[in-house]
Amino acid sequence: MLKVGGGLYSTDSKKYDKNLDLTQIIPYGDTMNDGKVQISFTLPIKNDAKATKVAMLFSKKMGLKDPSIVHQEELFENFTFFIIYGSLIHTIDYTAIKSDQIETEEMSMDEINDYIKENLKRKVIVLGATTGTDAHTVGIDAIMNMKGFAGHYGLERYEMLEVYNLGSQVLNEDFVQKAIELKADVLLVSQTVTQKKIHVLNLTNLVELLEAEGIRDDVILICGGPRISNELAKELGYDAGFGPGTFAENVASFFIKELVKRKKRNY
Ligand code: B12
Repeated sequence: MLKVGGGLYSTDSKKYDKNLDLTQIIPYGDTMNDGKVQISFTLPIKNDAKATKVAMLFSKKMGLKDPSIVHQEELFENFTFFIIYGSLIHTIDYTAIKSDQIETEEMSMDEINDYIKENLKRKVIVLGATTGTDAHTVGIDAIMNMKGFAGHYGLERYEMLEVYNLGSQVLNEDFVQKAIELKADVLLVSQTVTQKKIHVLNLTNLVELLEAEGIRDDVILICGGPRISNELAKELGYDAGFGPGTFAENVASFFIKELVKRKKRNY
């Protein structure tokens, strides 16, 4: 019997490791606990035997046991691309992990409208945009546009929401002024480009501007995008963050409950 990755290997298929230990989970390739992963990266060096050695060393440093280069190619002069298979040596205790996802009981569009009528008795004003230099509009449109996304209507369709979508490349300063002008209850910010942490800088700048105008606590501030997590959003001073696969009702369920909670606190 051989020990490969975190698991046991045998030529007799009945003897493959089938034990799942949630306190020590490890990636799955062909059999339980084999730890198999595929990684890819580019090195800014010439494509030769020395590059192969450097890639192998990096793989081992990253925690890959028995790395194997399955693809090595020159991308451009002095740039070499690698695809590597190997068995990860690290495990994670799944039972100790707490999800940072927003825990809100999800409601449908009709339930959200009824909840607002009953608890707030007025329309909720929602302002959204893709801010900074970011030109990606598909994400924010998926949440806000009337027709929505993948069969889920967007916020513009909700009877009890008054929705303003400013589009993309909106300066934080303009966004804040519009929020003041409209007396917005909820601000929705979309960020897609994350190169050089531009999203972190831009999202942080928005919080600073809201604080400088003295309206940070008057709004529910939410950001979203393919690489946004609730954890990151909270770290940056937002009330919540939503990632891939979000629908309008996920966001609306969160912000209406939060609005009602805050209204109660003010009495
Ligand atoms: C379409 C597209 C473009 C189009 C955008 C057109 C438009 N009107 O939006 C154009 C061609 C303009 C473009 C330009 C660029 N792009 Co582009 N683009 C894409 C592409 C192919 C799809 C993005 C998309 O529409 N996704 C679909 C939507 C529905 O998904 P989503 O955004 O994740 O949204 C969901 C959630 O994240 C969430 N959500 C999103 N926003 C919000 C907001 C809130 C408040 C909430 C609650 C939820 C939420 O809900 C949505 C629905 O579930 C991706 C690659 C890919 N396949 O993902 C690259 C990609 C995003 N682009 C990329 C890049 C680098 C660029 C450019 C910089 C390229 C260049 N060098 O010029 C420029 C940027 C220009 C700029 N100033 O921003 C990179 C980003 C890398 C990074 N991490 O920074 C990607 C990942 C491509 C890649 N693999 O390199 N791009």
